[in-house]
Amino acid sequence: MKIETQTYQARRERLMQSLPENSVVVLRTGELSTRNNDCEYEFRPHSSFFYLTGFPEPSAYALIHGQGELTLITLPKDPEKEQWEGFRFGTEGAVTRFGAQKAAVLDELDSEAFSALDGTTHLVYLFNDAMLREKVAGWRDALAARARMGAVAPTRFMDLAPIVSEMRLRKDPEEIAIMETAAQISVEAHKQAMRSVRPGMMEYQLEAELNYVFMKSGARQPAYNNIVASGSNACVLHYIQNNEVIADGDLILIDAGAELGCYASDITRTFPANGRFSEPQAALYQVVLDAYHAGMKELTVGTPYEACHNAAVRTLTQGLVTLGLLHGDVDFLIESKAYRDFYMHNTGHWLGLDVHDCGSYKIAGESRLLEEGMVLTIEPGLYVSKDNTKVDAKWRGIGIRIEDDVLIRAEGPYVLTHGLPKEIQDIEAFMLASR
Ligand SMILES: [Mn+2]
Repeated sequence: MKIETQTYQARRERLMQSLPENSVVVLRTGELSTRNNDCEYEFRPHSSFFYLTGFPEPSAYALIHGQGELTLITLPKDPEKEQWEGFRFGTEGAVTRFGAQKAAVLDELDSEAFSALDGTTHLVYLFNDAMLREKVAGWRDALAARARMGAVAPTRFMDLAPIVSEMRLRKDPEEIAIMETAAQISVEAHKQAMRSVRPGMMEYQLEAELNYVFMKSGARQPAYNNIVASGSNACVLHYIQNNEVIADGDLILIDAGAELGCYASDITRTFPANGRFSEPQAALYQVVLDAYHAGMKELTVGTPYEACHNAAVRTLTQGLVTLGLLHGDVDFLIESKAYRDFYMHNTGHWLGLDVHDCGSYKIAGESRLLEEGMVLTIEPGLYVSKDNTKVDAKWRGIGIRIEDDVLIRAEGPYVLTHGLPKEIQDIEAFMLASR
């Protein structure tokens, strides 16, 4: 499953059509980064660079100009380096395999940039990339200094982020197919974790089951650091230490998703270590589940993005009042944000090449309307701090989140992460069957 070269070309053409006349886009993918002496982290391309080129190697630059022509700047072929570090496509591969109209090696970056930018009006790049900002400013200054030799420097800098974000926000069929495969790999990984959990295991031993299924299924790595949080660790929203013993009677919250072809999936499930929810665990879990269903109803074309969150917050707050964790009028508790002691995050985010994918959530101050082809997560939760003495002791230290990945379609929301138990009786039956 692979995105075709023509698709990348079509994206570059669409990008140039949406920019002013006489623009050049400059992108870079980033460098290998050191973990410790002589050891590097595995390279992962920059998402927008990858979206527009499909080129996987580090240290590369892209110049996009004209109607979408690509000049790809790559590391050179180097038999000695490749002996140690592995294959490089080089300039020939950049043209034949990635559809670049032109390719050059990294040493030629400045001269390629000068010739692309000379006479260009708009220089378009990602403003949040400090290194690129320095580079493009240097190129502009160098061109301006050559004015008497006839060079014409760009006069406008333009941020690429909002433009490429809008493109990436609406997924094409090839992207959706990859994302559903990534989602289904993650479903299998979560099922494997539910099957294999036993009290007494270390959290990271359960994490090993996730990574095993990811890799065995063709996803080389997770889309983000796996969260395997037992007991009150689940109340730490981005708990990645995963180094404590799973106790009998704990709930376990796993937030983990495979990355496939650079596309993320993102699933959270919360289940009992011993296979049976306690009464307070089940009561709180049901509130989160009700919030999930209430939010899901709002994931339709033309509905404001924030409607899902608002529906989830209302259901959660109502549930907290019913169970006696909050007291008072539901409207007031929502307005005064009293629910935030138990629910301090949003009910989702865009999903794509980045797990927290790009794309604005508001347009001119108003929550944007959902459109076909958008992919987002829905992830209500409740977290009762173990130190919260304002609630009955039986609730303390319980953390719950339920998260799925959803494609917005005209005929209604489509759950890409379908097939993973989330109703209480379904989880208990699934876990019992594996014991
Ligand atoms: Mn998420």
